[in-house]
Amino acid sequence: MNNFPTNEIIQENSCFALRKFTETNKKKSIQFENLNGIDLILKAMINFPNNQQIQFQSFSIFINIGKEKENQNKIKELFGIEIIILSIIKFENDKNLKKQGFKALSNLGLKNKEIQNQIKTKKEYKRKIEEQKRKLEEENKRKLQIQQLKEEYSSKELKIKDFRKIKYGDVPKDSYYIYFKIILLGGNNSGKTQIVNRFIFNSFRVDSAPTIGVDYKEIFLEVNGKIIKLQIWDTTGHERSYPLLSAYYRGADGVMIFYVITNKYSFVNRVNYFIKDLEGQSDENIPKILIGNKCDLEKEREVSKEEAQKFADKHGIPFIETSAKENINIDEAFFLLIKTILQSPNFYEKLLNDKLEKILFKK
Ligand SMILES: Nc1nc2c(ncn2[C@@H]2O[C@H](COP(=O)(O)OP(=O)(O)O)[C@@H](O)[C@H]2O)c(=O)[nH]1
Ligand SMILES: [Mg+2]
Repeated sequence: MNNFPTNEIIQENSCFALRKFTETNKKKSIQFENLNGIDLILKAMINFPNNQQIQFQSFSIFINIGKEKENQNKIKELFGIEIIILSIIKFENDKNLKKQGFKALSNLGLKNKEIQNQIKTKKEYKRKIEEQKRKLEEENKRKLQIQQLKEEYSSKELKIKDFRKIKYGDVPKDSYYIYFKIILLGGNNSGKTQIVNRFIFNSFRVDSAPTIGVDYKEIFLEVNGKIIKLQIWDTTGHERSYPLLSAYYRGADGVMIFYVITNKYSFVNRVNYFIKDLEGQSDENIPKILIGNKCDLEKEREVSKEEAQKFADKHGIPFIETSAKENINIDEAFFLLIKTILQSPNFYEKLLNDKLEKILFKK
């Protein structure tokens, strides 16, 4: 035992033998002390904290040798008290061991109340450590889940040909899908409603009625073999309603900001307003794209492509020109937004955080 063998059985038997040895008489207990026994017992306890037998035998030894003042101090010095307390906590349900432990501690000069207090403090500390460990594990697990979702949804390079519209009835039964809440913002008459019409129904109206409040439409898409549901919130362009729109930003996964290429005001004034409003109203950076609509009206153009591109680059927003009338870049615009959402760092966190149950559901 002097070289401290790492064999558990040997330790167990040695502790048993030492216990018998110290039990027989006081003189032997002093001899034992001369063999540097206290140190070895503590080592055995530390090295085999899960061995109930070793702990038990060691307590008994401490009861026997702890009667000497000198030994008491030595055991205390070598952290014996702490080890005994930890062991009592570990084998809480073993009444006999607990009794032995208390007795050993009382031989070391501790009062019952003191022992109980120490047990309480240690338990609290242990609970806190375990709580921290659990939190860390949970966080790591979540990080891994986010990473997996990210890989699942954005690993493959997205191509427009992998993107198709599907009818509600064609969504396979029992399939899981995620939804994207997207908001269309922009000045009056910028063509938001007609873009949605073109995208979903492939139709276009010259006499489009102004949207009152907010229109809601939804469509299922297949992107990279995965089904997603686009929830499209088409807002009114009336300026006096703008302050109400921010209520729709909450929980939005993506935003399309519109202007008309033939209307400088819609670009300079309206686009800026919405970008600022989005920044001011929501703490997270909602993925957004800039859309210059009515690109069929080239002759009346007031906003050049270069100017808009420069502005978009400055704000780090993807940009595309469209025509709802001539069906130019309509699918591409929605595809661009989806791509932007799938590449945004916060999206996957959001998937897990606040919407997991809402978004991954069975039809
Ligand atoms: N020339 C042209 N007109 C468009 C286009 N998109 C929409 N419009 C017209 O612009 C007007 C306003 O369209 P609407 O979709 O109601 O705009 P909203 O107020 O932004 O929803 C309507 O008369 C549409 O027919 C387009 O791409 N080209
Ligand atoms: Mg409208």
